[in-house]
Amino acid sequence: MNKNFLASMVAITTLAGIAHAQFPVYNALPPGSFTNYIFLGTDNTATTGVVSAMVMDDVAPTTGGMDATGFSFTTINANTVGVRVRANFFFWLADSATNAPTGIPNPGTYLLNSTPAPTGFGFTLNLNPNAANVWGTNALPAGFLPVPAPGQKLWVGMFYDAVNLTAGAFPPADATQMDNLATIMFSPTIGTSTDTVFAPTAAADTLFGVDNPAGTNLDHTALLMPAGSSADLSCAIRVPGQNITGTVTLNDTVDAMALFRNVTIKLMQGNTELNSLFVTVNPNTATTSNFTIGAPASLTGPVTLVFDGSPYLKKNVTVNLAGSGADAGAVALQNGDVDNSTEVDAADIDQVITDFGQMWPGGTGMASSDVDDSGEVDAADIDIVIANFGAMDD
Ligand SMILES: [Ca+2]
Ligand SMILES: [Ca+2]
Ligand SMILES: [Ca+2]
Ligand SMILES: [Ca+2]
Repeated sequence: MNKNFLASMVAITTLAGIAHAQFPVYNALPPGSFTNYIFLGTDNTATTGVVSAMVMDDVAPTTGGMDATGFSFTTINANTVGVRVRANFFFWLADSATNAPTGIPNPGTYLLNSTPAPTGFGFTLNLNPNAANVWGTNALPAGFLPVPAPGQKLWVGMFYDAVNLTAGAFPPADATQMDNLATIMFSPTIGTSTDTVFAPTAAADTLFGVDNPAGTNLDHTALLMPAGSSADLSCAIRVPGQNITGTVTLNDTVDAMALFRNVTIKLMQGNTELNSLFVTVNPNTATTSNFTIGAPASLTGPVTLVFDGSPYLKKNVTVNLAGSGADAGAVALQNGDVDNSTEVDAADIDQVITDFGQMWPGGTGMASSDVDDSGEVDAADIDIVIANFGAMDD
């Protein structure tokens, strides 16, 4: 058997080292806390040594067609002692003839199962006792993990092993300790995954380069996860990025704002949301904020930035990307849509009248009735609605 995949191939750093120019096309990492995790369990049918079972998850990145440069994953060592293990990752295209119950094709073609020789990668790690960690690298070699073309899903397979490991900070995990290694389950915030994971029938150390592995789909219930959760392996995939910068200005808004105003910026390629950003414009600063939103460096041509907030109308700005970033310029948001209905109309005037005299912060009714954010709902707010009357969302 070819065991090249067991070599530790990639220098690994913690997440703090992630460079800004990396763009996530999939992110299912917990923001800090998490609830769900699964033990992979020692696979007694493995013949090469101490090897865990493999768990695979369906992963739909937001875009693709380029090599990944970054990958992150999680480990949990529930042992009371530190252990040394490899965390291994194999990848399959979701192109099996059989579908998961959620409709996603099961693991089919082993990714890179052609030329050059099939690959996967392993990270040799020293896991502290009773510790959960997020690990990541932004230095994947070219061709290691080609993200499939946009719309094509893949399956990410993870397992642990301690085959032929020499001791490092900790001794290699034995079979009993391997039973106490887990990984976090967390639903993606970028990209999507359905409520299923795939448990292959064969031992993980036999699946290297194997197409169409047999196995079983498990949903959150089968994994004993609470209602409302989804069976998703916590990991992230990043590609080289570029930045789109600009400024957003809140029209007809006073400089010394009584309340925070929030603007959401979405980066859209056609109907696909590639990234989003939440900009909070602070009171006592100004009505203009700088923004920087990332995009894949491979993305060229027109993309749309969609700005929205309340009581501002939605505005679309088209930016032409050439791979090295772009300046969206100054983006001004039109005021007056108090009820966020997509149009400045009579209902907005009615709302301001209803809330007339309210003082913010601390008022009652709709805070956006204080259209200019002066701290009081007054005649100036009605004037702004009238001045913008008839305007609509882009
Ligand atoms: Ca899933
Ligand atoms: Ca709005
Ligand atoms: Ca309205
Ligand atoms: Ca006002």
